Amino acid sequence: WDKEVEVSQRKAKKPLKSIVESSEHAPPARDFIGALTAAHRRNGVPALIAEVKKASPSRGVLRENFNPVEIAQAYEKNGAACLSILTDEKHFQGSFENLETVRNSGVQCPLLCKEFVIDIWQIYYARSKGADAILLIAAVLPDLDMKYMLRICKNLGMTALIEVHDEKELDRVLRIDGVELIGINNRSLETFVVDTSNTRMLMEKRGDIIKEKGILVVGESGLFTPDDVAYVHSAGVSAVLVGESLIKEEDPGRAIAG
Ligand code: IGP
Repeated sequence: WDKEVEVSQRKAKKPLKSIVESSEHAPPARDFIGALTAAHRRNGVPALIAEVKKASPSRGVLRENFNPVEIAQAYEKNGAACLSILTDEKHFQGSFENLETVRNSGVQCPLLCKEFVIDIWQIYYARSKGADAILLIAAVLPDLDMKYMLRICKNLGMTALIEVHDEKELDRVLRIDGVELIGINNRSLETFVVDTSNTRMLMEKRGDIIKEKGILVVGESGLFTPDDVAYVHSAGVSAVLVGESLIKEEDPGRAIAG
């Protein structure tokens, strides 16, 4: 418990115990899945998780005048059901500070912490900064870690968005008890190649089990046009995660309407 842990890439050292304690003092987590389900029902189109990200490893800097609070408020005003905030510094120029300032800015949408989680402290830290949900990537985490982290999320009242890219990862995740929300990433984290038919292909193969288990699916990455969204919707997703195509617009909020 008194092990010193590195807080993100910022080299600030804090004992795990104090991170856990601050997570316990955070206001309760908001209902991420509830917000997605309600928006999907209300609008008949996939609920939008709009992503606040400054840069990406495949595209470099996406937005020069990057103000996370302004962007988050514009997304919310224009109908995003939830927001995804990049906290990874190394590849996305994000920060936990961005997560915290958005949470304290009056934005009501549930927030997903977008971080490469490899250690449990990141989950507690995200909660302490106001995250309602966190990304767990199947390609990064062995099953045992995934199960353990899923339990920690539940105990904290948080939602875990479990990300898969291929059939093998999806099958692994479908064997884990308690999974409620799966993201199908259309982008390979290895090659960065994007193929929106990935969502359709995996839904065709495993849609039945997913439905039977009552799991909600998010179509992730490479969605640029209403046709792209309609395409993954017809594959059976209830929500979409969109970053680049919104963040690059001069007015990222109004881009939602288009
Ligand atoms: C958003 P896009 O192509 O709309 O910007 O994609 C989101 O899916 C993408 O940022 C993402 C991601 C991730 C980022 C999906 N999975 C894992 C970092 C880590």
